[in-house]
Amino acid sequence: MPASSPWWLLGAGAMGRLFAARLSVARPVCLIGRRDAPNVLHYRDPSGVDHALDVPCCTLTSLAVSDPTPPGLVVLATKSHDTQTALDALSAHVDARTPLLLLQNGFRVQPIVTRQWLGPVLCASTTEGAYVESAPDGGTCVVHAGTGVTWIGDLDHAWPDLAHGVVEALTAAGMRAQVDDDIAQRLWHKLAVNAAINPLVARHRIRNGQLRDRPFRRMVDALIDEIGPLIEGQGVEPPAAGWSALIWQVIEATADNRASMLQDVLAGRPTEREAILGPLRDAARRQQRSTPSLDALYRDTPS
Ligand code: KPL
Repeated sequence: MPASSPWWLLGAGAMGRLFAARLSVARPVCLIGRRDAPNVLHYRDPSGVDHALDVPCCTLTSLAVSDPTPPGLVVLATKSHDTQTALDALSAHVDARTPLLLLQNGFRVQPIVTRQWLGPVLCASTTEGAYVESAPDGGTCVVHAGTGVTWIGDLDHAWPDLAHGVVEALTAAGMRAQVDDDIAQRLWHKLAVNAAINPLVARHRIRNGQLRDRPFRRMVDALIDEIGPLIEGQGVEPPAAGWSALIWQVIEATADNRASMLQDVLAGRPTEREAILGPLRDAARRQQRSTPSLDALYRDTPS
């Protein structure tokens, strides 16, 4: 993958800005949002140092005018529920064979976009942690709260060289990245974690670690008892240590976090309820399983 071709980051939320900030040290990038912004991206690195990075920040329309160079890759960093709209808008501006990298949570848009897009579609699952904070000058800053790993692969196992190229590019930008030959399994495991944590903490407005306390601990365990068999019923291998160990270990490791869905609720934004709980509800219907805890969770989760 030539280092000179620009990558577009479509979606200027925390993940889009984080990837733009990191990648900008190694290659040309453009951060594409809903409105034009000054070409400076404020980034706080994991050691707390602030950087003002020279990154073009524009809209799809203004980019077409200011820089018609076709992108080598488009990273779709929108929330899951905004992805289709973003993709429709993108189609009007790029060749339909342009490679895409999907950063969305859940397992809703990945199979749909893979079927729909003519070019290669890679999926990512990341444990990088970031959030956007207001800056004293009235602007905003993306805070790289915790470094993690980004796994990359495609659902059809059709683009291994491209996946390796993207991993190399992320590594050159100082990010930890690996190719995953079974990205679907990785996404389902992450979905299990998000389904057991995010809706509960969003509804009760608590940090992840508070799930260890009563009465939440029991609720998490009841959800795990339903989620694990449902995902295995989709032909997905369970985690080596089991579902419960995986989920409780993430709760421990992220005890101080305000999960992304809680941040959405607090900011009055739509949540990723459909992306995270939708695939589990579909699986329950297909497998004709009764899932009372998941059903109640879905009803109680803000959309
Ligand atoms: O991925 C997360 C999220 O907030 O969406 C977890 C793992 C729950 C960490 O907060």
